Amino acid sequence: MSHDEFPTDHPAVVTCGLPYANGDLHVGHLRTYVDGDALSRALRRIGQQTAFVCGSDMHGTPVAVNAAKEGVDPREFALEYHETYAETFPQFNVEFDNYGHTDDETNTELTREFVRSWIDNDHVHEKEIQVAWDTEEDQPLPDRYVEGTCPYCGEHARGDECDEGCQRHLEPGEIEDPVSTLTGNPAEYRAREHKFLRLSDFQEYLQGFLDRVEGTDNARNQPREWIEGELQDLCITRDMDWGVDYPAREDEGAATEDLVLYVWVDAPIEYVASTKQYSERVGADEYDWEQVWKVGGEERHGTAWDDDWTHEGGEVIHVIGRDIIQHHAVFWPAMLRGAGYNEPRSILATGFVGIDGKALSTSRNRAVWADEYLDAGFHPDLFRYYIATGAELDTDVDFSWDRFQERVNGELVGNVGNFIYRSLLFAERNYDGTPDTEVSADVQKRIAEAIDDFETAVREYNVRDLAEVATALSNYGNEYIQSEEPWNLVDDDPERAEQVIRDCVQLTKAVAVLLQPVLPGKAERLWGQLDEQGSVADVSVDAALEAPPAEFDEPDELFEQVEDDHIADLNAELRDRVAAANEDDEDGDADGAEDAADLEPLVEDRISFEEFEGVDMRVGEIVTAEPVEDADKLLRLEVDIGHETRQVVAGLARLHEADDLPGTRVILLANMERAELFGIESNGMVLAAGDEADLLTTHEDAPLGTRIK
Ligand code: B3M
Ligand code: ZN
Repeated sequence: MSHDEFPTDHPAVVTCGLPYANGDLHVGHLRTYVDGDALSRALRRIGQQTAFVCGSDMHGTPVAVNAAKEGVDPREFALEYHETYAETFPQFNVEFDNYGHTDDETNTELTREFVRSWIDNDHVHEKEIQVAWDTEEDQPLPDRYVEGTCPYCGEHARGDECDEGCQRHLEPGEIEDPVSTLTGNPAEYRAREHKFLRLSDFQEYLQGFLDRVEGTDNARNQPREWIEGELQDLCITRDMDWGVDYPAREDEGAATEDLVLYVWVDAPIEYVASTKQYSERVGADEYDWEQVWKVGGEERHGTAWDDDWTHEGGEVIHVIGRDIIQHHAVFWPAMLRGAGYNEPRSILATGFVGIDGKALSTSRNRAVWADEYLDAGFHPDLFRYYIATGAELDTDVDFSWDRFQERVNGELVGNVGNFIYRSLLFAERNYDGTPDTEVSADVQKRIAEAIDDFETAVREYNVRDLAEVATALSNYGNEYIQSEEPWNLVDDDPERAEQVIRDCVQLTKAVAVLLQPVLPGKAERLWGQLDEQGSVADVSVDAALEAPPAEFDEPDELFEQVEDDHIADLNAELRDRVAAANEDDEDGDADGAEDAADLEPLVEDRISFEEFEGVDMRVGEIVTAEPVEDADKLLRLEVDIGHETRQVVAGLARLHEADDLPGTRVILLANMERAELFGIESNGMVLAAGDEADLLTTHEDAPLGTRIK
C-alpha cells in the first residue's frame, strides 16, 4: 500500500522539530526550519492544502539546567526564549501558520488526553528502576543532570541521549559511569517507581510503519536496527518539578504526585496541539486538524494495521534534525497509535551544519548566530538559498562566509539577478513592459519542463532541487538572451527582438514562481517588479506559463553583490571569537573544561625496547577519503604504505574535510588489530594528536612504507 501522489485530497501538515527554549539560535538550528518552510510553500504551489506548524519546547532538563544556571524560574526563562524565537523565524522568512509552545494549555491538555488514553488502553505500567542520584545534593539526576558512557558505543553521552556517538536514546539507569553535572561527583543509582509505555505492544505495527513511511533514507533505515529484538519500554516519567504533571488516575496513588512527564512525551504532541490551534483560529471549514490527525481514531485502536493499513488521515510530514530520528520514527508513531491518532506519512531528517569545514560548536563559539547574520544586513533569502541548496537534505552542509559570498555573487547576482535585470530593463525601455506577442513554443516547452521538475522535486521532498529548477531556468534564459542578442536585433529584426524579449519576460515570471519556496521575499519583490497583482505566494506553479502584465516600471536589481571587505570582517570576527573561546578554556574556565588542552598524566609503567619493536608504524599517504554512511564522525580512508594500500576507518569526519585529505602523508599503526566499524573493516590506525586530530607526519621525504623507529 503506498501513499497517494501530492497533491492529495487530504490536508497536509508540515512540522519542524521544536527548538528547546533554552538559548540563542544559530545557523545549525535554522536549517530544519528553512527546509520545512520551503517544502510547505512548495507543496502549496502544487496545489496541496498545507499547514506549517511548530512551537517551542519548554520543558525537560535542557531548559531546567540552563534556567538554573541563570538562577531564574524555568517558565519565565523558557517564555523569554519562546518569544525571541517567535520573532526570529519570520526574520528568516520562516512563516509558521501557528507557532505555539509545549507549556500552553492546548498542549498540556492534549498531552494529558494522550497519556490517559494509553493508560485506558493498557499500554502503561509501573516499574521500579534505578535512577542516578547526587548524594551531595541529595536529589535525583534525570537526563541532562547526568553524564557518562554510552552502553551501546562507548562514547561520552548525556543521561538520555548518546549525543556524541551513536545518537541512540538512553533510558534512565542505562548510562555507565554516571557523573552528576551538578557537582561533578560520581552518581549513585537508587530505586524509584516510574511509569512506562510498553513499546513492545507496537513492535509489529512499527515494522509495517517503517516499510511505508516516506522521507530521507536515514530516517527510514536507521530505525530498523533499533526495533530489532524486543523493544524496551519507554520511561515516560521523571523525578522533576518542571514539566507536565503525570495525569494519574485516582487508583494510582500518591506516589505519582512528584512525577512529571518526560519531555519527549509532551514535545511531539505539540505538533498536534499547534495544528489544532491553527485550525481553531481559521475555522475547521478552512482547515480541520481532526481530519489530519484523528481520522480512523478510537475504533482503530487495537487492530493490526500492518496488513490492512489504508490511508484515511491527512498527510503528516515531519522535518527534523538527524539526531532525533529514533524519537520520531519509533517512539512517536507508537505514541500516536496508542492513542488512536494518524501516523506520519514522512520523516525528513536533515544533516548538520558545519562552520568552515569543522563541526559547529557553541562551547567553542564556532557558530554563526541568527542575530549575527541579520545584523550583517544580508537578506534572509540569501541564507535560505545557501542552506537549502548547499547539499542534499540529509547531508551535512558547511557554512563559510567565503563560500556564502561565492555562491551569492556567482549564482544569485551573476546568474538569476543578471538575467532578470537585463530582461526586464530591456523590456521596459523598448516595450514599456511585456511585448505584445505569444511566447515561442520552445520557451513554453522549457518552462513546462521546469514545472514538471519542480513537481517531481516536491514529491521527492528534494528541497535542493526545488531551488535549482529556478536557477537552471534562469541559466537557460541567460544563454538564450546572450545568443540572440536582442540589443542588436531591435533595429535589424524588430520582430525577432520582440519575440526574444517576450520569451525572456515569461522566463522571468516563471523564475519568480519557481523560486518562491526557497526565496519567498525576493520572489515577491520580483512579482511586484512585473506589476503582477496579489502575491506570488497565492499562485500555483502553472502561473509560470500565464502571460505577465503588459506594462511594468523600470526594474531595480534584485540581488546585491556581497563585498570582499564585508566578508573579511565577518571572517575576522568569527576567528577572534573562536580564539577567545579557546583562550578561556586554557585559562581553566569551568564551562569549557571539555575543550581545554588538558594534558593527560604521563604513563608511569615503562615498556621494554622489545615491546616497542612490536609496534609497527609506517609512513603512509592518504589516497582516498570518503564519509561513512550514517556515521557522522567517521571517514573511510585508503592509505598507501608502500607494500600495500590499507583501508582504515578513522574518526576524522568532524575535524577534517574529506576532500582535503588525499595526498596527506600520515603515520599508520600497521599492526593494529583489525576492527569492523559500521560494517567496514578497518585495517590499521592513523595516528593523530589531541581533540582536533592533528595528524602525525614526517618532515622530510621518507619513502612510503618506511618503518618508524
Ligand atoms: N526539542 C530538540 C532536539 O532534540 C527537541 C526536539 C523536539 S521535537 C518534538 O533537537
Ligand atoms: Zn552511543
